[in-house]
Amino acid sequence: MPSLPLRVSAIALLSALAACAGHMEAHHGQHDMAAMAPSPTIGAQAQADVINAQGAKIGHALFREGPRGVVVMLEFNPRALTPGWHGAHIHQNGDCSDFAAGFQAAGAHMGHPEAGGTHGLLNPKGPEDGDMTNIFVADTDGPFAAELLAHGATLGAMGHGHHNAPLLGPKGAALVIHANADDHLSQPIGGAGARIACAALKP
Ligand SMILES: [Cu+2]
Repeated sequence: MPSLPLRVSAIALLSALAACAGHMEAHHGQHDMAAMAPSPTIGAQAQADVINAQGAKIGHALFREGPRGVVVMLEFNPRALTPGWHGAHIHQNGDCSDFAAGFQAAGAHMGHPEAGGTHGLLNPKGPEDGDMTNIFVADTDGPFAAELLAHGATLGAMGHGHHNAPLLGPKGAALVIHANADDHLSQPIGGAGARIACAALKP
Protein backbone atom coordinates (compact mmCIF):
# COMPACT_ATOMS: atom_id res chain seq x y z
CA MET A 1 0.00 0.00 0.00
CA PRO A 2 2.78 2.59 0.59
CA SER A 3 3.20 3.08 -3.15
CA LEU A 4 -0.44 4.06 -3.64
CA PRO A 5 -1.15 7.76 -4.19
CA LEU A 6 -2.94 7.97 -0.90
CA ARG A 7 -2.54 10.18 2.07
CA VAL A 8 -4.39 8.76 5.03
CA SER A 9 -4.63 11.04 8.00
CA ALA A 10 -3.96 9.21 11.24
CA ILE A 11 -6.15 11.73 13.05
CA ALA A 12 -9.04 11.15 10.67
CA LEU A 13 -8.60 7.42 11.06
CA LEU A 14 -8.59 7.65 14.86
CA SER A 15 -11.69 9.80 14.95
CA ALA A 16 -13.37 7.42 12.52
CA LEU A 17 -12.56 4.52 14.83
CA ALA A 18 -13.86 6.49 17.80
CA ALA A 19 -17.10 7.24 15.95
CA CYS A 20 -17.31 3.59 15.06
CA ALA A 21 -16.91 2.46 18.67
CA GLY A 22 -19.55 4.95 19.77
CA HIS A 23 -21.93 3.62 17.20
CA MET A 24 -21.38 0.04 18.32
CA GLU A 25 -22.12 0.98 21.93
CA ALA A 26 -25.29 2.68 20.84
CA HIS A 27 -26.64 -0.20 18.81
CA HIS A 28 -24.88 -3.41 19.91
CA GLY A 29 -25.67 -4.94 16.54
CA GLN A 30 -23.20 -6.77 14.32
CA HIS A 31 -25.37 -5.99 11.30
CA ASP A 32 -25.58 -2.30 12.13
CA MET A 33 -21.87 -2.24 12.68
CA ALA A 34 -21.16 -3.67 9.24
CA ALA A 35 -23.61 -1.32 7.57
CA MET A 36 -22.24 1.78 9.24
CA ALA A 37 -18.52 1.00 9.27
CA PRO A 38 -16.65 4.00 7.91
CA SER A 39 -14.10 3.46 5.20
CA PRO A 40 -10.66 2.44 6.43
CA THR A 41 -9.16 4.86 3.91
CA ILE A 42 -11.18 7.90 4.94
CA GLY A 43 -9.20 11.03 4.11
CA ALA A 44 -7.38 9.34 1.23
CA GLN A 45 -7.01 11.22 -2.05
CA ALA A 46 -6.21 10.35 -5.64
CA GLN A 47 -6.23 12.41 -8.82
CA ALA A 48 -6.18 12.00 -12.57
CA ASP A 49 -6.26 14.00 -15.78
CA VAL A 50 -9.54 14.05 -17.68
CA ILE A 51 -8.98 13.41 -21.38
CA ASN A 52 -11.32 13.72 -24.34
CA ALA A 53 -11.92 11.46 -27.33
CA GLN A 54 -8.89 13.01 -29.07
CA GLY A 55 -6.70 12.04 -26.14
CA ALA A 56 -6.19 15.69 -25.12
CA LYS A 57 -6.22 16.75 -21.50
CA ILE A 58 -9.37 18.79 -20.86
CA GLY A 59 -9.49 18.86 -17.10
CA HIS A 60 -8.63 17.39 -13.77
CA ALA A 61 -10.38 15.01 -11.37
CA LEU A 62 -9.74 14.87 -7.63
CA PHE A 63 -11.14 11.93 -5.66
CA ARG A 64 -11.44 12.32 -1.89
CA GLU A 65 -12.78 9.62 0.38
CA GLY A 66 -15.40 10.41 2.99
CA PRO A 67 -17.37 8.18 5.34
CA ARG A 68 -20.13 7.52 2.79
CA GLY A 69 -18.32 7.48 -0.50
CA VAL A 70 -15.81 9.30 -2.66
CA VAL A 71 -16.31 12.99 -3.47
CA VAL A 72 -15.22 13.65 -7.06
CA MET A 73 -14.24 17.22 -7.92
CA LEU A 74 -14.02 17.92 -11.64
CA GLU A 75 -12.41 21.04 -13.14
CA PHE A 76 -12.51 21.66 -16.87
CA ASN A 77 -10.84 23.94 -19.38
CA PRO A 78 -13.09 26.35 -21.32
CA ARG A 79 -15.20 24.60 -23.98
CA ALA A 80 -13.97 21.19 -22.79
CA LEU A 81 -17.46 19.67 -23.08
CA THR A 82 -20.51 20.55 -25.13
CA PRO A 83 -23.14 22.56 -23.25
CA GLY A 84 -25.96 20.60 -21.63
CA TRP A 85 -26.39 17.61 -19.34
CA HIS A 86 -23.86 14.80 -19.24
CA GLY A 87 -24.01 11.50 -17.40
CA ALA A 88 -20.99 10.55 -15.30
CA HIS A 89 -20.18 7.14 -13.87
CA ILE A 90 -17.38 5.18 -12.29
CA HIS A 91 -16.38 2.40 -14.68
CA GLN A 92 -14.55 -0.73 -13.67
CA ASN A 93 -11.15 -0.44 -15.37
CA GLY A 94 -8.58 2.33 -14.89
CA ASP A 95 -7.89 2.50 -18.61
CA CYS A 96 -8.65 5.51 -20.83
CA SER A 97 -6.04 4.57 -23.45
CA ASP A 98 -8.43 3.73 -26.30
CA PHE A 99 -9.89 7.23 -26.54
CA ALA A 100 -10.18 6.97 -30.33
CA ALA A 101 -12.37 3.89 -29.89
CA GLY A 102 -14.69 5.56 -27.40
CA PHE A 103 -13.08 4.53 -24.10
CA GLN A 104 -14.37 0.95 -24.26
CA ALA A 105 -11.32 -0.21 -22.27
CA ALA A 106 -12.85 1.43 -19.20
CA GLY A 107 -15.35 -1.44 -19.16
CA ALA A 108 -18.84 -1.43 -17.66
CA HIS A 109 -19.99 0.46 -14.59
CA MET A 110 -18.65 -0.52 -11.20
CA GLY A 111 -21.19 -2.92 -9.72
CA HIS A 112 -22.61 -3.71 -13.16
CA PRO A 113 -25.25 -6.45 -13.70
CA GLU A 114 -22.68 -9.26 -13.57
CA ALA A 115 -22.06 -8.20 -9.99
CA GLY A 116 -25.78 -8.13 -9.24
CA GLY A 117 -26.30 -4.44 -9.88
CA THR A 118 -29.00 -2.64 -11.83
CA HIS A 119 -28.38 0.80 -13.23
CA GLY A 120 -30.07 3.91 -12.02
CA LEU A 121 -30.10 6.26 -9.04
CA LEU A 122 -33.90 6.50 -9.50
CA ASN A 123 -34.35 2.79 -10.16
CA PRO A 124 -36.03 0.84 -7.33
CA LYS A 125 -33.70 -2.07 -8.21
CA GLY A 126 -30.63 0.15 -8.48
CA PRO A 127 -28.24 1.71 -8.29
CA GLU A 128 -24.93 0.30 -9.39
CA ASP A 129 -21.94 1.30 -7.29
CA GLY A 130 -20.61 3.47 -10.10
CA ASP A 131 -23.79 5.48 -10.70
CA MET A 132 -23.59 9.20 -10.07
CA THR A 133 -25.63 12.32 -10.73
CA ASN A 134 -25.31 14.24 -14.00
CA ILE A 135 -23.22 17.33 -14.59
CA PHE A 136 -24.56 20.38 -16.42
CA VAL A 137 -22.28 22.42 -18.65
CA ALA A 138 -23.39 25.99 -19.32
CA ASP A 139 -22.76 27.67 -22.67
CA THR A 140 -19.76 29.67 -21.50
CA ASP A 141 -16.26 30.58 -22.61
CA GLY A 142 -14.86 30.23 -19.12
CA PRO A 143 -13.58 27.27 -17.16
CA PHE A 144 -16.18 25.24 -15.30
CA ALA A 145 -16.36 22.66 -12.55
CA ALA A 146 -18.60 20.12 -10.88
CA GLU A 147 -18.61 17.98 -7.78
CA LEU A 148 -20.18 14.52 -7.55
CA LEU A 149 -20.47 11.78 -4.94
CA ALA A 150 -19.46 8.26 -5.90
CA HIS A 151 -21.73 6.76 -3.25
CA GLY A 152 -20.65 3.17 -3.73
CA ALA A 153 -16.91 3.68 -3.99
CA THR A 154 -13.84 3.55 -1.81
CA LEU A 155 -10.29 4.60 -2.57
CA GLY A 156 -9.08 1.41 -0.95
CA ALA A 157 -7.89 -1.64 -2.81
CA MET A 158 -10.56 -3.80 -1.18
CA GLY A 159 -14.31 -3.40 -0.98
CA HIS A 160 -15.81 -3.08 2.48
CA GLY A 161 -19.23 -2.56 4.05
CA HIS A 162 -21.52 -0.68 1.72
CA HIS A 163 -18.55 0.69 -0.19
CA ASN A 164 -17.90 -2.26 -2.43
CA ALA A 165 -16.25 -0.65 -5.43
CA PRO A 166 -12.52 -0.37 -4.75
CA LEU A 167 -11.23 2.38 -7.06
CA LEU A 168 -7.60 1.47 -6.41
CA GLY A 169 -8.03 -2.28 -6.63
CA PRO A 170 -6.06 -4.40 -9.10
CA LYS A 171 -7.91 -3.00 -12.15
CA GLY A 172 -8.18 0.59 -10.95
CA ALA A 173 -11.24 2.52 -12.08
CA ALA A 174 -12.23 5.25 -14.52
CA LEU A 175 -14.52 8.24 -14.30
CA VAL A 176 -16.37 8.35 -17.63
CA ILE A 177 -18.42 11.29 -18.89
CA HIS A 178 -21.11 10.61 -21.48
CA ALA A 179 -22.49 12.65 -24.37
CA ASN A 180 -26.02 12.88 -22.96
CA ALA A 181 -27.85 12.94 -19.64
CA ASP A 182 -28.35 9.79 -17.61
CA ASP A 183 -32.09 9.33 -16.97
CA HIS A 184 -31.16 7.28 -13.86
CA LEU A 185 -33.61 4.56 -14.86
CA SER A 186 -33.18 2.93 -18.28
CA GLN A 187 -30.76 0.07 -18.88
CA PRO A 188 -27.89 -0.34 -19.09
CA ILE A 189 -26.54 3.24 -18.82
CA GLY A 190 -29.59 5.47 -18.49
CA GLY A 191 -29.50 6.43 -22.15
CA ALA A 192 -26.37 8.52 -21.62
CA GLY A 193 -24.89 7.69 -25.01
CA ALA A 194 -21.29 7.76 -26.14
CA ARG A 195 -18.31 8.05 -23.83
CA ILE A 196 -16.75 11.46 -24.46
CA ALA A 197 -14.24 11.93 -21.65
CA CYS A 198 -12.35 9.73 -19.22
CA ALA A 199 -10.10 9.95 -16.17
CA ALA A 200 -8.19 6.84 -15.17
CA LEU A 201 -7.26 5.87 -11.63
CA LYS A 202 -4.57 3.23 -11.61
CA PRO A 203 -3.65 1.10 -8.60
CU1 LIG B 1 -20.84 5.39 -17.89
